[in-house]
Amino acid sequence: MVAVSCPPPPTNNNVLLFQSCNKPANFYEAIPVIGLSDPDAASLIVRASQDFGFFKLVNHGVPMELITTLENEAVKYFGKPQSDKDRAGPPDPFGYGNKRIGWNGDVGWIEYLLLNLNPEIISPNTQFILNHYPHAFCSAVEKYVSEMRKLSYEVLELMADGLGIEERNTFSRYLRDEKSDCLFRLNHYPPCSEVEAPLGCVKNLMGFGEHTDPQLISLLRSNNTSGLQICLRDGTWVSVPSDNTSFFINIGDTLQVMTNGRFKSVKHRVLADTSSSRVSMIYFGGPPLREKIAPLGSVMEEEEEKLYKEFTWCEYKKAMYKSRLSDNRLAPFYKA
Ligand code: GA4
Repeated sequence: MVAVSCPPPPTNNNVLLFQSCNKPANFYEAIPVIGLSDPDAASLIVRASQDFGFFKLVNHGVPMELITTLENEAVKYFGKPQSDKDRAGPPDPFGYGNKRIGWNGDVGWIEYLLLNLNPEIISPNTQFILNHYPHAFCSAVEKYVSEMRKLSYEVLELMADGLGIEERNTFSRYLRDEKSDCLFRLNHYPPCSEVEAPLGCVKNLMGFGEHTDPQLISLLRSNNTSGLQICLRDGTWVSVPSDNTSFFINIGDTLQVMTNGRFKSVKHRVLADTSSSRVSMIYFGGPPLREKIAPLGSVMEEEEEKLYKEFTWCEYKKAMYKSRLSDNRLAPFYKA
């Protein structure tokens, strides 16, 4: 297992109020595990997206070598001196970030690199990274992202099949669009054992607070350090056993709207580990900025009422950057 030993440098803990959670949850063994070429993959994916908004994808066909190359590059990057890393920050909202998440006061025991993949958006920090970071790093990101794009199309097309929709590209077309608003995130959660306890609490320090992902889907891969938790439909938080050979798929808010609430956008969070560092990489698949988002007729039954108002992804993003991590970002878009 690859581990990064150096935690981010101390910052002013008086300013950063860290969250912690009271009770560590047990590992949950009932997370749906689906093979991409299983004969019943389409219906299993639909079932998991309805019941959990989350599942583990195995036999995905992404070469392990490509994944570990990127993980090694990420580990090298996060091990650099702080002043080097800071050159790609603070987030614009892309680039290097340390402890601060978003712009509205959320913090976590995390450092990260967020990269913009949307050709319509200009991010000076992303440009800086692509122009100045080692070729090995940029090429590893590029190859990995290209695999993630393909994988996201396959998963979204299986979803359409499983829902019995004739047009297989009903969902994937949003990501296949050259102006799709996708992004890529590398996270490093340093071990928190030696942290001088903020608020007197080291245990269960929050790495990334609870939230749902705004996009259609997110494809997450992490090293073998646990920490990810999901919220079940009954409100219980459970820990996801780590598996560095698989992908975890999250349903995002946009797919919840498009399926008129059939698919659930899963609430999740990450707790920092006391002894080992967690490195994760997440591809977020979002629609083009001008795309209208609304429940899709092809997914709904006859006479079914739409639960959400129509909005553009751009409008949603504007509202999202004004929100706190744990806010219910879909609330303003429910139909009265
Ligand atoms: C959550 C999912 C993705 O990590 C992310 C996050 C984004 C950020 O880190 O800039 C946000 C968060 C995420 C939703 C609400 C806003 C924006 C931090 C935050 C408080 C990159 C995304 O797309 O939305």
